[in-house]
Amino acid sequence: MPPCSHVSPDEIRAHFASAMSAMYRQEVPSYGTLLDLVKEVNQQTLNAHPALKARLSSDNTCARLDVERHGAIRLGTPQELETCRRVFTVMGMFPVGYYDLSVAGIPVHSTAFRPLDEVALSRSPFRIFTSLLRPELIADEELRQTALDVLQKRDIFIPETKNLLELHDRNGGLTSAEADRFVSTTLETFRWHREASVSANTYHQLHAAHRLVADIVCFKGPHINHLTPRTLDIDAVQKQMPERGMQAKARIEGPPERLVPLLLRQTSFTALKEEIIFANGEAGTHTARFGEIEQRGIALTPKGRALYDTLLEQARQESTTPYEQRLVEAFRAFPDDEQELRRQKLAFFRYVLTTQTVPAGRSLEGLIAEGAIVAIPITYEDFLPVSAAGIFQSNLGEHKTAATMQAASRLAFEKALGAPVHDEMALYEAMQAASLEQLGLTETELCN
Ligand code: OOG
Ligand code: NI
Repeated sequence: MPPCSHVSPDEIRAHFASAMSAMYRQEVPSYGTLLDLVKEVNQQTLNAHPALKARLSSDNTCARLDVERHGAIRLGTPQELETCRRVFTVMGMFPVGYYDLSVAGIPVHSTAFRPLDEVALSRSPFRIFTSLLRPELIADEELRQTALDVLQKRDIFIPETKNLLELHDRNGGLTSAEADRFVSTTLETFRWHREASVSANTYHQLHAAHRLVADIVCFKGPHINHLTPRTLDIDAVQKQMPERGMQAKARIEGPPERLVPLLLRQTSFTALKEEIIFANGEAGTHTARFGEIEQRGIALTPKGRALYDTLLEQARQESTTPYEQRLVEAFRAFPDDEQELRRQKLAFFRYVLTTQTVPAGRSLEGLIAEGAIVAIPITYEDFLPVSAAGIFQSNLGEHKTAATMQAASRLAFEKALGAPVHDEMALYEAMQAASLEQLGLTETELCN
């Protein structure tokens, strides 16, 4: 079959993301309300800030905002993770980063499947944060075995998805009709099912081990547990949520509000208490699915990330000053000016020529000072789940489990995945370097 009859992975991903969003909107009505609110706030923010609007239009961010989402799923076995990797490959999503959530007392480790390059990200910026259960962190041996037995019996993909996957791998792509079937059959894997696959008794035991263990083990498949739109002003959305009947967490996680937004800020709310039916016929409820919003900022270099981690840790130290204030105070040590972030190599930038040709004989700094080249912040495309979860746990003062859990094994995760995860820092570094290369400049010409 000639490859030209194949649909591009970007197109399949865009189609899947929109189908997923439609499904979640139906399953979780407050998600729809949230989308409407985020859209309004984004529009207001752009109208109020013409310079921001001009910049976001120039790099295609405006166009991608309306459809930009990330979702999250939790898987039970290495086989499920491996098949998910193959499924997401069809959609042009690849594992980026390794996150050890056990340090926050959560018995999983994770990666984020996402498009890798700027072109693909601008076509469809869809990501799925994907976690894998670490059964060895279920302390009770008998319960651990029960969990493994239950998981061993399920198959989260319907046969047609697996057939299409084989076909894809054999032919190197999918035709339009095959891609349509692939999207609709794959969607089934992430649908919510109210029938639990275990008895009420087993559910409660697993829930007592950790509520995420129950969520992962007790159902037919890895239901999508949230789908998050991206806002340009998370403080404004947070403020308006109660008026629309959504009660967000009191605190926005991540860095404080800044002139130059850093990394990622997020806030969430419990969306649903869902009615379920246990395998023994008993009725019950399950709370797993939630609503979340995020605001994305600039990607930090390893040096910038180290400073970020230090300041966040500083802010977390208990004191009589309220947390928000401690956070703002700690982050005074982080430059809040694009030029300064760039000069100190704390963040990544894309270099764009504003003239026809690069004027000869000038340094990069000279060209920037003249306005011949502009440095545009590279957006952080990844996650900060550990710091979010960490704050959550310490707030509640619950679980001393973090210290007792053994360190996660990245190698074991990659073995289960069947591939290494991409290094997110290397991806940002490559984006920055490619933009310089296009101008005939090299990284060494960046200021020191
Ligand atoms: C992990 C969620 C991680 C985020 O935005 O940091 C995530 C989970 O609850 O499954 O989505
Ligand atoms: Ni999330």
